[in-house]
Amino acid sequence: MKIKSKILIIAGSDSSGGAGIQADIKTATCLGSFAMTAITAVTVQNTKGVKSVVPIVPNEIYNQIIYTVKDIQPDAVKIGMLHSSQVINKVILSLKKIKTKKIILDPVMVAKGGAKLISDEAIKLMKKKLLKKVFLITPNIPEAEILTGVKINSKEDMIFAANKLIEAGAANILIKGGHLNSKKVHDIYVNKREIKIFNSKRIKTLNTHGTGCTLSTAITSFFSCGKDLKKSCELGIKYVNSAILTNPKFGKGNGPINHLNSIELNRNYK
Ligand code: PXL
Repeated sequence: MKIKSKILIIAGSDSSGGAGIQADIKTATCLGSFAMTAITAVTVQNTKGVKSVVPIVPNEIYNQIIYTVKDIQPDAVKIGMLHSSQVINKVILSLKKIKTKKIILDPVMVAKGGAKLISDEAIKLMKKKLLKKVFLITPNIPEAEILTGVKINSKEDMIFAANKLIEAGAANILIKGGHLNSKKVHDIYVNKREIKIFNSKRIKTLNTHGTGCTLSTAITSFFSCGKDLKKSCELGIKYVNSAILTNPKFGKGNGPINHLNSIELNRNYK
């Protein structure tokens, strides 16, 4: 396969390889995009939980972005874990040097095991400043609740919360429905003009570590290659569902998903 696009990923490292920047690089690569990175934090974790988080200093995050894009301009940007307001401010500053408006924010807040990955002050700043600067935001239900103050128990609540995010300045929102107590999973795409509900079969498994990171990067990759945003969301959801269905059952806790589900090894390498 030829490389179809270049993307920049601003996110944290997950030593277990299932989430964070490791999931992002695997996803981008398996979907045909060249991945560049700026690492925001280094986490020590396995499928049972997070042991520690070491933040990278904000200026070094800024430098990773600036020095990289000065040489190779990305076609799109995906933003994941941003743990402090200093980091958010530096990322906002660095976005000014990036020519594309295709910026996708996964508002990472807690890891699967419950470890908090962002400060309360940073959440406020994300809502006040960063939300307006990105093209799509992909919160799950707990994240949408924190960002809007809306308690979400239904599809209608999800749409109500999405509209609150539009009022706060967001352009496009994909609220992920995995946390809702429903038979099917409903992911809802909302902007000022339309509402689209993507329905998926709920897959019963504990092995969903990294689904949020993977989805936002899959969307970024499809979008960077020229698909429209709604189609990119549809294809991203499809990729994550296949990755969950074929998960490799690694680890003793919440295991990773199968990023390779889109790949056939060329027969030269068999
Ligand atoms: O899935 C959210 C997430 C994002 N970024 C990093 C993580 C996790 C969850 O574990 O470790 C670095």
